[in-house]
Amino acid sequence: MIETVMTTAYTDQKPGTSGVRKKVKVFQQPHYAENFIQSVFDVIEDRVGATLVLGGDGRFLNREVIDKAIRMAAANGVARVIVGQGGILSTPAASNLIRQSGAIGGLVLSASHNPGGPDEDFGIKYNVANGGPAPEKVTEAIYARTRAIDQYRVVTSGEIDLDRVGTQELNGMAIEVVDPVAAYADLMQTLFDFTAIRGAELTMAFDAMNAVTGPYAKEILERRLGFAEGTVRNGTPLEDFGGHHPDPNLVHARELYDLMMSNDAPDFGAASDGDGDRNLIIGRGIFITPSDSLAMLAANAHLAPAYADGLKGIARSMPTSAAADRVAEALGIPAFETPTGWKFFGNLLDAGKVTICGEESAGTGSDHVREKDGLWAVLLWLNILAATGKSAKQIAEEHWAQYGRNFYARHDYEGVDSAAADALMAELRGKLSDLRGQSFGDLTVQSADDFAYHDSTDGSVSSNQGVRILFEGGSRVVFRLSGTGTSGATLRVYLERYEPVGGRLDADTTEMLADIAAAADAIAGIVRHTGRAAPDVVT
Ligand code: VG1
Ligand code: CO
Repeated sequence: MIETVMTTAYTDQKPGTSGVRKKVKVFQQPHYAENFIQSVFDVIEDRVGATLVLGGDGRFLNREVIDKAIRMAAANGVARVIVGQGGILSTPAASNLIRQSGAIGGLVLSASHNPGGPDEDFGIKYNVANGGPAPEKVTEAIYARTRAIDQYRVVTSGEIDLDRVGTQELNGMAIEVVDPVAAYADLMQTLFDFTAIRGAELTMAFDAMNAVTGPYAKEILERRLGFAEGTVRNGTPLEDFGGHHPDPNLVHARELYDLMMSNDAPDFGAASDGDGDRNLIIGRGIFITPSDSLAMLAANAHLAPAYADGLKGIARSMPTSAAADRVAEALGIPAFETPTGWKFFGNLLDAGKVTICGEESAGTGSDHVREKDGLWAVLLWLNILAATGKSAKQIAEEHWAQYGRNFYARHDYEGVDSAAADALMAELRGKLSDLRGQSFGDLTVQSADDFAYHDSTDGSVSSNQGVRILFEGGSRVVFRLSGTGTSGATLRVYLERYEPVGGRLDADTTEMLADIAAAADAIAGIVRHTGRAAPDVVT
């Protein structure tokens, strides 16, 4: 039975960098999730008779909202939903299913690397038919709809068994409950040389952080690639991620880092985030920054079967270091610079202009799906290690010797008072035109602007995407506010210094960036505005 439920619009359902993310308590307000989901359906013009993919990272509220979304899909004329068993799908697996099934799109329930549980975070993101996050014009239409919505439709009768693989029916709509892992694992097997990886007999530690990649990593690494049982750590997805932040960085994946720096280190270490789209790469005795990882993967991708014919181009988000640009230049292929967030890569991938994309925030991926893909990056690294017989450390050091090194760090100031953060950014924007030629210590500003992106494929323009200050000699600092947080503001300060071939390539990162960090504070007044003497997280 289809019921029409009257509702009142919420004003705060604006999708951020990656969907709507809020505290669970916010999502538990009456009709909150339903309003957003109906708003999505209202902007999908061809939903009647269409296929929709549904899944999430398994965090608290996942099952409940999946059940609601299925009932609402049935009431809105959708012909078929494909849903991961138990409501589980990693973000890249959802992207893959959307593409393979010819779906009109999908709902991915996740707050990614944010913590989960009754007092933590939840999120909903809409992906379009290419498998990627909805572009800005679609998220703006959804947001406009959320502010006007006054009713939603839902099928209230009938049972849904999310745990039973196979097809069920609800009010005339087919519900296909699928193994969340199989299609994704098969896809990985078509991209990489599993025989070579298996034959290399490498050892590794993979930290799934009690999040969605556990079952994927066990199937792919331990079963299909023959890594020892126990290679996958924290491999059971938990609703609250065991109380941790499923954020694969040096703070939250500290145990893995310590292991990889110890005498007991296996050949290779990696971790993924809550929804499986991020990756952390740590070789024995060496942490590889995500920006460097992107560059090194691009430089060596031809060693994996899927990329044997070379890359069409490389795209990176603006705050990501320019290391990948140097690889593109050497390969004679184009390099693109986009705003933060995977949604900006979709058009370039669809147009066949790029093959590999990456972000400094531990996101790397290729044209095999339209999301960043944590396990994909791990497998490409493994394929490269197997094909070359080199260690990750060797790959990195040889890379720097050939291209020079972009020393890089991101400083996050979390939970800053929103007004103070806005004031900092406004003041900074206000003085951009005066900065050129000014000196801060030994650093002289060459140019300063607020990044605006002109999408060469559809002509759209995205403004105010972050303030970047370039110093003479190629060093840089970027300031922007996070669009994924759920309380207060997070100020991100991205520091980069290029050291050319023959320079101090093995120097300490903190030391190499000290001048730029000092200049960043002098320029933006970080301490003055935020009252913070030091960042909360350095990655
Ligand atoms: C952050 C990262 C960005 C990433 C986004 C979603 O956004 O900086 O690079 O695409 O998270 O990743 P922000 O606006 O907080 O800086 V995920 O793994 O959270 O879906
Ligand atoms: Co994520």
